[in-house]
Amino acid sequence: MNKAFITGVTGQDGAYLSRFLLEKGYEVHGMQPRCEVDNTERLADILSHPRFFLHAGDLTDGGNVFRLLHEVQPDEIYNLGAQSHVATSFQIPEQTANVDALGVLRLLEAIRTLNLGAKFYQASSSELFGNAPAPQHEKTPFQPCSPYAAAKLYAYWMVRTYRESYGIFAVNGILFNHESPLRGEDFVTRKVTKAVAEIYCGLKTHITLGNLDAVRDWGHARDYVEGMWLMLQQSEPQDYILATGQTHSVRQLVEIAFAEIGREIVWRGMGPDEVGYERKTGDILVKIDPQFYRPNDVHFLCGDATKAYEDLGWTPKTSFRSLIQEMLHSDLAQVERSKHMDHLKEKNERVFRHAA
Ligand code: NAP
Ligand code: F7E
Repeated sequence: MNKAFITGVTGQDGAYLSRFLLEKGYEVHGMQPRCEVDNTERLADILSHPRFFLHAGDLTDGGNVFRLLHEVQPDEIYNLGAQSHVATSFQIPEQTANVDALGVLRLLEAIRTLNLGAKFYQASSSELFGNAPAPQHEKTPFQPCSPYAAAKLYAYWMVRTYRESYGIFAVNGILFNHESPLRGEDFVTRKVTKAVAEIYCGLKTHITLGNLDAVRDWGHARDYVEGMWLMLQQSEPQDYILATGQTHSVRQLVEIAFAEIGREIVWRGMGPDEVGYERKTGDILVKIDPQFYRPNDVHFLCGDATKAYEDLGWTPKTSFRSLIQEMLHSDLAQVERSKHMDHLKEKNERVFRHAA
């Protein structure tokens, strides 16, 4: 039986990859960072799976990384753990470097010194390209423009260095943005679908955003974890881009999500004074808050995944519209559930007050 070790198992990709590998018959071991609130929400349905194990750990603790890898002796290691929020990396650049750059070095050093022979997948990112000309492919020169991207660039080169110097099977999956109903709520796709669901249910009047003109190549996380696995099944370690080749701006994302609940958005004004209002009612549904602007932003990302298609047979299966529909419907169901719970709580409190 194949044994996989996943860092970042409690995150979006960790949750999809764990399910994917369990279905393939793997024994899955995940590194769970300590957290004051429960961080296993995304893993709820597999926590009691007989082949799924969680281990307390942290990528900033070298001793812990060595001990865990020594104990588990995995065949495949997927390093998905990271401080993954680009805007936040401007606020905590040192912590971002410790986890996203040095964390990778700790894993590679453990593989080398423990003589593990495990295959290693590194979650590299399209952020490495910064504002390099599109479409970006494996040979496009990198131009990182955030502390997050610079940390990931160090990790990228460490993977190549350990592969070329020590013959370790280590690969970089350079993945463009991928989303899902499990996406963190402070990434723009999920922020939009959650707010649209709340506006639909009358819990909110509008959403506040930053740069509406940023363009991204957005795919579905479920499709991308298959690509990660395929990279480790090759006979030679190589780096691959995973992307859809389709682009949308944040503005189009907003229009598509609101159209799903029957609201047509029209734009008025410029820069921080721009608003998005509903054509029919004139209600303002989108406002700008410069607090969501970044000190430096990546304007246009569009990936060319030809190499992944040719070598791995990988193609994305989910269109942007169906991704947004899936996320929105999941958020609508979630908002309805929490409204129902609030209603029950209120009713119980009324009964309790009456009885007292
Ligand atoms: P995510 O949802 O933010 O998950 C990140 C995971 O890293 C979480 O499980 C988090 O744990 C864990 N983590 C944070 N600090 C850690 C530490 N010090 N030690 C160990 N684990 C730590 O990110 P994702 O979207 O699943 O992305 C997975 C990976 O792919 C990340 O490396 C990200 O940078 C990279 N990536 C993502 C995309 C994308 O579009 N999603 C694209 C390219 C690359 P807690 O939350 O429990 O603290
Ligand atoms: O921003 C703009 C923002 O935070 C996308 C991570 O998974 O993908 C992700 O990084 C764009 C940016 O993702 C808001 O300025 C406007 O231009 O959803 P995001 P990201 O920065 O592209 C890459 C590939 C990774 O590797 C990362 O780990 O949307 N934007 N208004 C906003 N962004 C956010 N978060 N919030 C806003 O209100």
